Amino acid sequence: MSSPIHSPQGNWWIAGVSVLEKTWIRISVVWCLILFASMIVWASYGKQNQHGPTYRVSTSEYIQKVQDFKKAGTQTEEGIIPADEHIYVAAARFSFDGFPVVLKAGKQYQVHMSSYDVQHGLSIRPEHALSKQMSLQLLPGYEWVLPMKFDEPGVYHVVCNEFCGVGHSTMHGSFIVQR
Ligand SMILES: [Cu+2]
Repeated sequence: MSSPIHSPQGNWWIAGVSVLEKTWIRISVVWCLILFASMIVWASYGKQNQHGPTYRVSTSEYIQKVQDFKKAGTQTEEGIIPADEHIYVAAARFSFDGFPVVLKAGKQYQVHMSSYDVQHGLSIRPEHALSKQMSLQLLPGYEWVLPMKFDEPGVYHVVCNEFCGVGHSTMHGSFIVQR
């Protein structure tokens, strides 16, 4: 049986590039440069950048902080009502610690986050629009403090979006935001 693939004729590898192809190459190079420049502009002026301080912390220290947070807060059926504006949560294989947390809509909180073991994700998704998300990365050894304010009351689900092992898909937490 003969092959359906035929060798091209002549010296095709040194044939000139067509004008149309050259034009598209030029357009893509210019577009790449525009996008590259935009990254610098967005990093300096964009409001989407993650912010808030990060501190070095040992796992045992951070476990203690989350335990203290849980003890200081009020335990309700829905979750923990924090004693003050500081919230301590953590990810571990394969669950979140410190959740669910009951918050007041419109109030600013300082959310402390870390991981007890490996790199995890913390993706926050409102229940009425699960495809909308805010994705954060949690690293062991680092305590990241991010100011957060939930304007609308509702349930905000938290899932891990950094594959961390077999139980990854079972990791779940939630922010219960009330009026
Ligand atoms: Cu995970």
